[in-house]
Order: sequence, then C-alpha cells, then structure tokens
Amino acid sequence: MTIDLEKSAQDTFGKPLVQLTDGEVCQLLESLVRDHAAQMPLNQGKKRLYYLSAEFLIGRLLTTNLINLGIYDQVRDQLAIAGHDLARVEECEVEPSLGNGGLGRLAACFLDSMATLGLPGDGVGLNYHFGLFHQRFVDGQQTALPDGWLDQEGWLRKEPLSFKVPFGSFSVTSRLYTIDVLGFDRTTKNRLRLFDLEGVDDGLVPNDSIDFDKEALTKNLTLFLYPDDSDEEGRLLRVYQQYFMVSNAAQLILAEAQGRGSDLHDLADYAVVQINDTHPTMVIPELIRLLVDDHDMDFQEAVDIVRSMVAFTNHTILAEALEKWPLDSINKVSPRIAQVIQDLDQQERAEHDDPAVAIIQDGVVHMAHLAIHYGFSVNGVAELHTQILEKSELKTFYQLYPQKFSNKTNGITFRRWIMACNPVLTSLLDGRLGADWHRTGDLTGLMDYQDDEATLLALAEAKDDAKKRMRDFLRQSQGVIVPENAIIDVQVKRFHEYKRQQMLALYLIWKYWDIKNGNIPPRPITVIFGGKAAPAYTIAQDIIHLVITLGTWIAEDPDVSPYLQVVMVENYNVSAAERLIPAADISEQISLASKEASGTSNMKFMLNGAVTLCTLDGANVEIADLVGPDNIYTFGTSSAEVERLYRESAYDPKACYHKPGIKLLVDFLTRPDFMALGKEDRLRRLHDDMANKDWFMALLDLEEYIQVKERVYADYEDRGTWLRKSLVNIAQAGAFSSDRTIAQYDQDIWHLS
Ligand code: 26Q
Repeated sequence: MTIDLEKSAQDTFGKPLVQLTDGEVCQLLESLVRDHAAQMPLNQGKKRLYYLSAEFLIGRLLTTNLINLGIYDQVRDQLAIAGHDLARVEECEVEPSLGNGGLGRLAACFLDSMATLGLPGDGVGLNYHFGLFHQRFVDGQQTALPDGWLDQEGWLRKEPLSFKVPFGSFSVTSRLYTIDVLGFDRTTKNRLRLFDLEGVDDGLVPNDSIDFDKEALTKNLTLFLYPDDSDEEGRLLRVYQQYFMVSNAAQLILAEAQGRGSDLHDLADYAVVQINDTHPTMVIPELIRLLVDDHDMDFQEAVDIVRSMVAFTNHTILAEALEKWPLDSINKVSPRIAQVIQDLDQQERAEHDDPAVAIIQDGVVHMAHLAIHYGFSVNGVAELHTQILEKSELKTFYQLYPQKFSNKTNGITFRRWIMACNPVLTSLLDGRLGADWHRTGDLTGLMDYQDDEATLLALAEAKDDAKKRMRDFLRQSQGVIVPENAIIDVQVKRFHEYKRQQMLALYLIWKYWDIKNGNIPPRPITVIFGGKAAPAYTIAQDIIHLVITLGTWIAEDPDVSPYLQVVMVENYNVSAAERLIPAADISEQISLASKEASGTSNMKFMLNGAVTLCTLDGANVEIADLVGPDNIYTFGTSSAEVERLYRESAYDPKACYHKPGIKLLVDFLTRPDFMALGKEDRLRRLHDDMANKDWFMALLDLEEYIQVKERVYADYEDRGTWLRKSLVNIAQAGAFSSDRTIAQYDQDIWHLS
C-alpha cells in the first residue's frame, strides 16, 4: 500500500498537511486505514472460528495497523516532512474501553495472531459504551467514572445486520458493529464483531459516576462491562447481558454457516466456538435452542452437534471467580434457556452419578460444569495451571474426560508488545538478527551476543530511551518527576489480594526504614504500580489507598525521597502499559503460588528486557525454565506447599504477624501520623485483614521477598552482568509469541487449516 498524505489532507480537509492539527492528522490516518481495510477480503475457509469473549482489550489501533500494513515508516516520514511527529499523532487516538485485564488483552493478542496466520476467525463480543470504568484518584482513593470512548468516528463500522433477542417477558433488537482486524503483512483480514443494543440510552449514565438504572433493560444492556453485581438487580443484569451476547453470537453463527452452504446437520464442519472463560457459556443452550426451536432439529442431534463445536478455556483458579447463576435468574432472563439447561443437567446426571459434577446444584447453575460436559475441549493457560486443573481443581472432570483436557500456554503479540511500543529495541534486534523474528518470534540468535559489549551497551541505550519516554509520559499525565538514573521496578495488573500488591507495599515500608537508618541505595529506586480494583472489592481499594498514601508519605520525607519513590499510575490501561513495560528493569510477578493462572505481563516485560522477580506461579515457571536460574529471581512458598496449607488449614497468619520484623511493618499502617495522612478506616481494615486473615499468605513469603529484592537491587549495579540477564530474557521470549499459542489452538482444537 502506498499513500500520499499531502493529497489526502487536501481531499479531506481542503488544507495542506502542514496546517492540520495532530488530531486532524490522526483522523485522516484512521480513515485512510479504515477505508483500505474495509476493501480487504476476509480470510477464507470452510470452517470459521468464533472467539466469544466478554472482553476485548484491544488498545489503540493506529500504530499496529500501520505496522501490519507495512506503511509505518512511510507515514512517519511523510508526516515529518510536513512537521508532524507521528508519536504525538498516535496520542490523539482514544483507547477503546472494552476490557478489564489479562483475559481481555489475551483475546486481543489472539485476534492479531489469527489474522497474522491467515486463519479464518473472528472475535465476537459486546460494544460497551462506557467500558469498565475510568479510574481517577481523589483523596488517595480510587473513584470510578464512566469511560466513554465512542464520541469520535473511530474504527467501528455499523453493519446492516440486526437480530431479535427474545427474553422471557420482552425482546430487544441488536445491531452489529465491526472493527477490522489486520494481520501482519497480510492482504486478507478478520473482524472483531461487537453487538450493541438498538435503542441503548447513554443518557442513563451521569457524567460523574457509574451508577445507572439497572432495571431499564431495554436501554442499558451494553452500557458497561461487568456492571456492579453487589445487589440483585446488578447480578440479574449480568445474566441479561451474557444472554444478549451469546444469543447474537449463536444467531450469527447459524446464519453464516447456512450462508456458506451448511444444512446445519453439518454445522460443526462450518463453525467452531472458543469460549473465553465461562462468561459466554450460555451459547451452548442457545445454539441448542435455535437448532431445535427454529430449525426443527431433534434435541439429541442438536446436543451432539453443539458438543462437537464448542471449546472452553479456563482462566482462573479462584473459586469465587467461577461463575454460578441461580436457575431462577436464568429463568427470568429466558425460561427456554433455563429449560434446556435443566434438560442437559438431567441427561448428564443419568450418565454420571457423582453429584459434585452436576450442572445444577441446589438451584444454582455451575457454568464451568456446563461448559466442560457440553464442550469438546477444556484448556488451561499455562503448564502449571493446567496441571492444577487436572490434578485438583477439576480433577473429577479430568477423570471423566481426560481426552478433552490440554494446555495452551498464553502468549502476546510481538507486533504490539515490542515493534510498536519499543522501536529502539526493535531496530537493535533487526540489526543483529534481521527481520525474520517479526513473523517467527524467534529471538534465540541473540544468545550469540551475550558477551558482545557493543550489543550490551546498545541494550542499555534502548532501555534508557524507553525510560525517557516513560518519564515524559508520567510527567505529562500526572505531573510525576522520575529521576533520570533510577532503577524502574514495576507491578502493573488488576488489584487483587492474590496478586499481592500489599506485599510489595510492605517491602516499601521496610525499605523506607532501612534508608531512614542510613543505608543509602547507590541510585534512586522508583517503584511503579498501576491497576484498577473492582468497585465492590473493598480490600483491593484499601490496597490502592495504601500504595498512594505510602507514595505521599515517602515523597514528603526529605531523608528518604531522594532515594525511593512510589508512583501509582492513574487509569492504567493498554496505552499506559505500552509506556511502562519497555522502561522496566524489574518485573514484579509475586502472586501466591498456584493462584495466577498464567499472567501475560510477565511475558511482555521479559520481551522488553526486564528481569523477572517472581514466585513459581503461572507462566513464571516456564520463564524460569527458559532463562535458567542466573537470569531470574524466584522466591516464595511452592504451589504444592500452598495447596497443602489450604487443604490442612495449616497457615497461621497471626504467628507470622507476631514475628518482630514483620509486625513492625504491618503496624506502620496504623501509626497515628500515617493514618492521619490517609483514611483511618481503610488502613485499619487492611491492617486487621493482614494481621488476622492474610488469606493469600503475603506475610508468609515476606521475609524471603525482602531478601531477594535487596539482592536484585545490588545485582543491578553490576551493569555487565545485569545487561546479560536482560539479553537472555529477550532472547528466550519467543516461546511466548501468541502466534505460537494460536498455531497450537488451531492444530489441537480448531482445525481450521
Ligand atoms: C466472575 C464472576 C462473575 C462475573 C464475572 C467474573 C469474572 C470477571 C473477569 C471472572 C474472571 C474475570 C477475569 C479473569 C482474568 O482476566 N483472568 C486472567 O486471564 C489471563 C489470561 O489467561 C491470565 O494470564 C491471568 O493469570 C488470569 O488472572
């Protein structure tokens, strides 16, 4: 594709390129790419994959689309001649707000890889007008604001396609929107297909809060992702939303299969459905309903067909995240779906006499059970995670259906997570390895440069460049000044107790005392947190408050502030991640072993040359195997031991708390002068939770964590050795290309190619 921006500027705005604002240039580029993409043919194949997900955390699209079309350099150079900086133009794009965390970002990486591999597969989800929420800090606390992102023209294309979605007592009409998904260096495309509610009313949402009328179902279904479920109406709304999503998806799947020649008896030859965690599980009864009620198929045949075309990915080991909906709620939303689920439950009970695997238990529908019995594939997202599913969490299911289970270790797209976000490191690698790795992901050739001083030096320069861009970002976005030569130590992810941001906070209290006591670090340390906490998750909000308050406390202490800085990034999202991850020296992956299914930021940090400080959890285990013990820092209670402690209720948090070195740190939270700086109720509640419950065993691993962190900072000062560690991490990151992951899904589950 060749373009003439000067001509486009005249045609669109009637002005020469030089007179356009950055915002106008952004609009111009978006419309050029959008119009070009609209003309591209779809990836073809008899069978299509439908990747069903409540979340697609796609991030901004301009940069990666320009890269994938192979016109990034051309555009940058034409803009430069007219005095425009493409990097500034990129900043004008609003980030779509269609996801929450890892599962949503994974779906976005998968879309990129499917398109890059030329596999015919689309994402299907919902077009949330206000996304999850926009995070703002007020008084050191998170406030949640609506994250409206739809004002501008953007990437969405309205399609002439609607479906009727029948609920129990009324029905609604949907409307399909499309975002084209371009693969790297391809002339064909896939799509992200987002259903909206015709008649959705943005006016239900005030400017300054995410509260809205949860009962206005004909107007609110696509306003928010994961609307507050702390009350009955909220929980019911989520079921309505899920059914709206899967009914549209199922109707789309059947219509398209028929359009391509299916008589529906052979539907499984035309479509395969991947359900991303349990949120889209109701697609199973919905497909059965449509086949039976609208297409006169025999119930058993419909069940068998659907069972041969739906595959399930599990992303979590936390019991509380496993979805269970009261049958009564499903019955309110759709009596017919409740009926199908009851029929499936009966059928399953007739086959297996173990009540523990039943779909309906005490009037509650276990969505994961439904997905496992009535899907043909179940996968975990990292080796350890899959093992835990098979050996403990889903052991009975694994015994019933060993052939359904497999592992698909997660991955990340290199187009976004290095080529787009880290141009200097990208050209360093291109210089050493050529450009093949852009499509193969193979960076192992870099291992030959371990002892090459020029390469190590160039790596250091690439990191410095990324740090500079991150400093500019933090200064502009929240007025924070990060010292130039600081070590950058980063923990970015949703706030959750199992991820143990609180353990890093306790380390920071330790470090504060250590510096107070005169142990001055050889260079400043900047610890950066970022992430949102679910609005109804009080302790996670308390942890955010602790981090912010600690940041202020340290900043206000002249004995410590020159050496230690704590930054809490406001509204952490994909765009922020693209600034922070390339700049990081240390990647914090410190979840309680056995609790993090995989993690994917661990892979992004590794690819960008950060060294991982981690527990042996999720994909950290695979990172550790790849880089070897000299190039990673591991600590903490093992996954097997954690499982034993839970099983035998053998963890004693109070005993840990009363160790003198630990009590001092935890009690810092309730020092009167610290509480005066923050919110007493939040700090007391968090203190008491840590001292008495500590469900995720932060105090158990704390002492070892402190020791290892001190070793990490000391090792950083041996620059040659550190840079070699960084190099080995980059060199081994190819294992985590999502192209590899998607090739495995296709080979083992989808069979598209
Ligand atoms: C639960 C109950 C009711 C309604 C919603 C939910 C819910 C919502 C979101 C349950 C789970 C999620 C999100 C899960 C998630 O993001 N999991 C992450 O998935 C990543 C990709 O596989 C992994 O790398 C992470 O380890 C995992 O935490």
